[in-house]
Amino acid sequence: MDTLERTWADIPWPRPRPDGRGPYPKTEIPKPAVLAQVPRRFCRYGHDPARVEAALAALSPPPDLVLVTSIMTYWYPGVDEAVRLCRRLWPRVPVVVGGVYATLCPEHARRLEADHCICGPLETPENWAALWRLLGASAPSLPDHAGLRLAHELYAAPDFGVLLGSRGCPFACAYCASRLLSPGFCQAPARLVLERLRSLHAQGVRHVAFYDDALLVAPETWLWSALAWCAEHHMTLHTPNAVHVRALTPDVCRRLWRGGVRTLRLGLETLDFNHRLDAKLTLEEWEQAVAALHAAGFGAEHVRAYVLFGLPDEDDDATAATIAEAGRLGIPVELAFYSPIPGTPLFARAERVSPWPLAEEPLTHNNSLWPCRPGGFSWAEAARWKTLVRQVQRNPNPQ
Ligand code: B12
Ligand code: SF4
Repeated sequence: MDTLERTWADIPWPRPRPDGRGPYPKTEIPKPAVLAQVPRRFCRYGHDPARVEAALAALSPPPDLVLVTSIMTYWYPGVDEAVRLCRRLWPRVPVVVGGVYATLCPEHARRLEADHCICGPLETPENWAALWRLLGASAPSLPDHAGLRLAHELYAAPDFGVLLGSRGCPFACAYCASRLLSPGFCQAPARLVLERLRSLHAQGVRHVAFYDDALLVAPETWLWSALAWCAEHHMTLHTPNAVHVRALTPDVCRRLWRGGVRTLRLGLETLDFNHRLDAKLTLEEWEQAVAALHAAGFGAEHVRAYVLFGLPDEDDDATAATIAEAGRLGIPVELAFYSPIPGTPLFARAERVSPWPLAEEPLTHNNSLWPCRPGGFSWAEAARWKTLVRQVQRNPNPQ
């Protein structure tokens, strides 16, 4: 998935957008049997496997240990394929699987051909020690704030950067895995974030995305310093992972705007306040936040509110009303299709309403199946909702 032409200079690759985002080349591959009836294509994203194999085979000397990461639970076939590939190339080298999927579906991940599956953050003392035992060595001490140092310097000339100034989230929404992945909320010191920003800037990076789950919680720790630095250095910032709407006071919105935030995603989820599955927003907080955003300079081209779609027991009228009401206030909506996540409070209900074997087969967590919506995904329904959302996007704030 490495987008950098410099690494794979001889391979044609779709041009990224000016802010560094995708697209990725994709190849249609046969659907796994469990998805045979789904009226959608199944694709592999990224390089051709033969090219990846050739690039890995050229590594000299071969690795002492292979660490395979994972992200979405329903992307595990890619992990499986990577593990098999490494096994084939280096039969005597231990292969370890970890990351989001391995942490959320450990029993399933242990059935892959990897030698070991390590759940949770790599930098816990137990995991760190376990990893070094595999090398027959004692673990060196971890650097401070190890889980908050993304090694972007390994890219020679990145088009964009990612920043993580915190792990975890103090909230506990029923549909979210944040607590399972990072129990507790911890933040980096401002010094570390500024160091990251300086080194990204020195690499020529001008677009940075935040991956924090709770970016606006305790912003005085590092975010204010980071935004002030970004304003001085003309950076453009993006929050693809939504921010907490209730934190958007006039002061916060002004700082975000001045700091260069130009893609702002809001965790709205629904405006049906009687049936929320979380306690992170009230109607008053929503209305105040919208006013503060507009006053600071944010327009419909910068802001979108994520609205959850496809939750168990969802009320379509409430979703349509949320889309319309957000539009009335000048905030376009993006539907966030629900992915059921094992271990979250909502998973048991998801299992009850879904026709899919959610507990046994992570492929069925795929949000594009609409696994908990009666009838599941259909192109006609998708078109209907897309039209509704587009109408509001094209014509926000009709009043
Ligand atoms: C960034 C992000 C995205 C980005 C993806 C960008 C990208 N290309 O990677 C965007 C915004 C596009 C995105 C979209 C979605 N996302 Co998302 N996303 C995340 C997020 C916030 C951060 C992931 C990350 O990179 N973290 C930083 C790295 C450093 O952490 P890490 O990978 O966990 O690594 C640590 C450990 O896992 C471990 N580790 C990792 N690898 C390895 C390997 C070994 C060997 C070892 C030992 C340890 C180890 O050590 C690391 C350091 O501590 C997570 C939430 C979270 N807090 O993790 C959700 C998360 C992964 N997303 C989730 C969801 C629900 C979605 C969406 C479905 C949302 C929606 N409804 O639309 C979409 C789906 C997109 C799709 N196409 O299918 C869920 C998972 C769903 C699932 N079934 O798996 C998560 C967990 C959110 C949540 N809190 O519930 N997402
Ligand atoms: S506020 Fe966001 S990150 Fe925190 S628990 Fe809720 S959905 Fe997850």
